[in-house]
Amino acid sequence: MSQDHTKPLDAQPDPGRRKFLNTAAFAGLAGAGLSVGLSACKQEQQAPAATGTVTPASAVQEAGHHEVAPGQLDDYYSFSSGGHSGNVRIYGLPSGREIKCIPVFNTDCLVGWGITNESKAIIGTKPDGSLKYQTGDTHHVHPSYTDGTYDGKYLFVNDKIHGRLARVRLDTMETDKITELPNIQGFHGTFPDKRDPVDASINHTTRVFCGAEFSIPLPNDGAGMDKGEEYRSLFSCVDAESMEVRWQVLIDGNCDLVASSYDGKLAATNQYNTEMGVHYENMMSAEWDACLFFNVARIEEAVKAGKVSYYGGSKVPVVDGRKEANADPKTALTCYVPIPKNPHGVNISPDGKYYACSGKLSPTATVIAHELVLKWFDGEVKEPRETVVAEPEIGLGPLHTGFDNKGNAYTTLFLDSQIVKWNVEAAIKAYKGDKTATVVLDRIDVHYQPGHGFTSMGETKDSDGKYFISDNKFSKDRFLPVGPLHAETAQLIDISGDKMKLLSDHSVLSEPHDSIVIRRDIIKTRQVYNLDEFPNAVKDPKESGVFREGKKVTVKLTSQAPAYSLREFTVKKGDEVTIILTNLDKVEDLTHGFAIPKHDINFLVNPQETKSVTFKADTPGVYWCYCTHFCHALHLEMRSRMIVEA
Ligand code: K7E
Ligand code: CUA
Ligand code: CA
Repeated sequence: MSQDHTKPLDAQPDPGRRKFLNTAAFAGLAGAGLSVGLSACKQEQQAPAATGTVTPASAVQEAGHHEVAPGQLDDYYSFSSGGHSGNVRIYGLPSGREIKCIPVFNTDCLVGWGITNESKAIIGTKPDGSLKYQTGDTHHVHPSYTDGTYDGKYLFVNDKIHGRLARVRLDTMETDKITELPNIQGFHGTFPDKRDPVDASINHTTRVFCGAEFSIPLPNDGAGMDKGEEYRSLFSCVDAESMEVRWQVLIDGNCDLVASSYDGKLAATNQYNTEMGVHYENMMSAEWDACLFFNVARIEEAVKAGKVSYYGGSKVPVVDGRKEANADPKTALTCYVPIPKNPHGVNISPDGKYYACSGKLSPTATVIAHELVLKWFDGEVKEPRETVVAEPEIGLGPLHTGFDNKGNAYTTLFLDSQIVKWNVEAAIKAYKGDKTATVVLDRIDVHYQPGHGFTSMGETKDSDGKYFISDNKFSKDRFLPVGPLHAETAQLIDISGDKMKLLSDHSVLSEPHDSIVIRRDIIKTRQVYNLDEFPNAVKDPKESGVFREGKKVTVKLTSQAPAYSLREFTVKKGDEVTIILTNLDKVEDLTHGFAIPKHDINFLVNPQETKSVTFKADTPGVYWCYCTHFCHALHLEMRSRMIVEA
């Protein structure tokens, strides 16, 4: 089918997007890879941005049915990673209203993240007190579990760039710990465990699994850089409470996404580069890659027994999970299940029975039975590939899979720009040869090129089959044009019926990867802090003042709308000044700010919260410190004068 690319798409008789993309995508796959398919897609979508809009019938059909009226609350929280923004966003669903942005690996002058001493200590500093890193790339957000469902305690999120795992407290929705993983690069997938593998009474998250995508020389100290075939990846386990790294596993190939089983026995990661290529054409050379399973109990026994190595000065014990060292299933720590062609994403079904691993460069999803992997470890299944119970053809560029509560799976098809709904049991029947089994039940176009997709409560045993979100990577023509950098689209799809229905387009800032959708009753937040939580709290305005120790000066003050406890304070040129500010207001939503002109200071104190900042006062003069956060009719008058004497 041909198209006139000089006309807006809605003027075309049939945009035929899917057909075109399929052809282009095949061409791309036959050639160098995804890039050809993608550039073709861009060409095809080149409607003049301001005038041309495509509104497929499916987009308007159900519009309005999901709206949340003024004064009404959403049914779900959606926590979404911010990609290379380094943050985590919170949306209400189904409205798609953005409610909060939680700074994690980024700096944020809205709240003072990366500016206050407390946040700097969490992010990590260099010996001179400046931040060790100012960048981050969050991909995967996963909350802690109790009894197979979310417990509302923590949210874990990765930083792909610098290999860090962060924890967000869900009561205050603020980052409280960050851990850097040793000897890895490209920390991509992460997933908390749901149960202890041995002690069944521990039915909540105590470990967080972390997959490293990029292989590197071990140790990465400048030696062996030309020996790409000897580069290796490590799979890491972090303690959910202490956030210390418990152990790591040396593996062949790479890690990509991560899943954990409901019984706590296995962790899984898909591998797209079993070739261990350092150039991308080599990463696509093999017909088979793998989904790698980790036997958590055996790994921890090996650690206890001291069968470990250490790399590059790290004190974290590393066990050997490479293929050759784990040939005997009865003692193996790892099991490599062959999966076609550069898979992306591994997701476990809410009943705990199956892992779905998407093909990416293969049009298939591979279904692996949890029970059969356990049997392989017991020596009862011969070949790892025998754990595969289905491999349906579902479409082009399958990436991530969400599940409903009726045994159906929903997979994002990046190249087809679709979500495909397929039935897991039917796929298993078809794999056994049943020609009457209907595997693919429905398809819906999304706009455009979905990455992650996920269902409401879909990564818990309480999956409710109500909504699917498609986080799309391209949004051309879906929103008002805003210059070269586009927002992304999160599309809300109703999956409660037989047919999927597109409900709405939500714009999301670049660039969400993964999100999770939590029922609102699970989340219990606090609106006011407790003064005692802060060891440096200024509990009474009478404690305010300027305290000098040589060149180091501490200024203690409090805020109560609309005034700070100090109208002015005096320091001297060359002083290292630490300001400690406690907000004594106890009322919900009564937050104050504190900014100091020319000193690069700006932060917030929430009700009953204490924060501190440290800076050099090196230029004599008067500096009006003022409240940045609208708090009172006299908010503008809420100021204090910093006098720096020569
Ligand atoms: Cu598919 Cu980082 Cu989860 Cu992005 S990854 S889409
Ligand atoms: Cu205090 Cu504005
Ligand atoms: Ca490969």
